[in-house]
Amino acid sequence: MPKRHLSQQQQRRIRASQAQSLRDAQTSLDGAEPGLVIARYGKRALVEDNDGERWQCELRANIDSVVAGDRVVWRKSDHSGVIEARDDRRTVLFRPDARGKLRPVAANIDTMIVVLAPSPEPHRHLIDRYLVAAHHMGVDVSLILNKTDLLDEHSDVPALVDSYRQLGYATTATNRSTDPGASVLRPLAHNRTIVLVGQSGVGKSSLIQRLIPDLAIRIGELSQAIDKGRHTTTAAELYHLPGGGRLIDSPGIREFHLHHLPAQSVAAGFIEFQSYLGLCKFRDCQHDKELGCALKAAVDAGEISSARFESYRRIVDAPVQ
Ligand SMILES: Nc1nc2c(ncn2[C@@H]2O[C@H](COP(=O)(O)OP(=O)(O)OP(=O)(O)O)[C@@H](O)[C@H]2O)c(=O)[nH]1
Ligand SMILES: [Mg+2]
Ligand SMILES: [Zn+2]
Repeated sequence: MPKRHLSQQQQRRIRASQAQSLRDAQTSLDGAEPGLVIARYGKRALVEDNDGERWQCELRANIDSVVAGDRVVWRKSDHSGVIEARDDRRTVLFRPDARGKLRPVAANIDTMIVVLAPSPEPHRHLIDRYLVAAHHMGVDVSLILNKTDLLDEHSDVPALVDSYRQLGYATTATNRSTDPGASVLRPLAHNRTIVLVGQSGVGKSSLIQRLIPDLAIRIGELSQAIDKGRHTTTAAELYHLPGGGRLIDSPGIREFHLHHLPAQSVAAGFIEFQSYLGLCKFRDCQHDKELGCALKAAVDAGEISSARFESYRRIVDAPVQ
């Protein structure tokens, strides 16, 4: 009989299934059980068990971090619980904290939705950063223009959204008066885990509230004086949709750097750049001052928008904090 060679993939699968059976055995033996992290608050996390019950849990010291969407193994102790281990993440969204240190925000995401609104005024560079991050994470991404009731005929926000539609991103528009149930979001959420991201005050929490009216989610009033929403959502939190699927609400931000990504990865996240990358005269072209840069030629020819190219430059030129 010919000797059977297992492919690397087969070997990996066998190892994974052995690890899983080991985990299952341990779980049934010593009372630890699987759980889903709903939210992380400081040193504690809210964990949902398989029956949908929620438990405040401490973290074992050896666990580096858990965030909304993480799968964990935990154990009950009196009225609370202890998280023993965290499963590997399929995907994870990172972003910098106030000191510029990268922190995970949400895990095991399938789709990122970038929410924007006429007010607070959208910033293209922030949208582009989210799109690059989604590309790098390997998750689907789409844009939702919320609060369309606030649009007037002079607004350039619809054109901004349309420019992303032309690049191939799925875009939709909604507001609470004409679409009170946020039905635009429903098909996107079908049996998937979605994270809502975007500036503070664009209405991420309100969108979730519209989808799940039974919940009481804290919604912030937009401060008229400074035109910047108050940071009402302070920690990412996971919500189950009645028809299946999960939504993770995330706190709004004003800045989002991508210092952890090399310039090539940033360029790859600008989807319309892809057909030009590799065509520059110099193989190590930085797409800056070099002669024969295919990207810059495409900008000059109007094939790539100069706003997007500037956005790219701004990301890769950003000083590291
Ligand atoms: N005019 C109008 N206002 C809306 C709409 N949806 C939400 N808002 C208002 O927008 C403000 C901000 O809403 P939030 O849902 O708290 O915004 P957020 O994106 O969750 O903000 P952070 O949690 O700070 O990131 C609130 O005052 C909402 O009432 C809408 O469709 N139209
Ligand atoms: Mg919020
Ligand atoms: Zn170049």
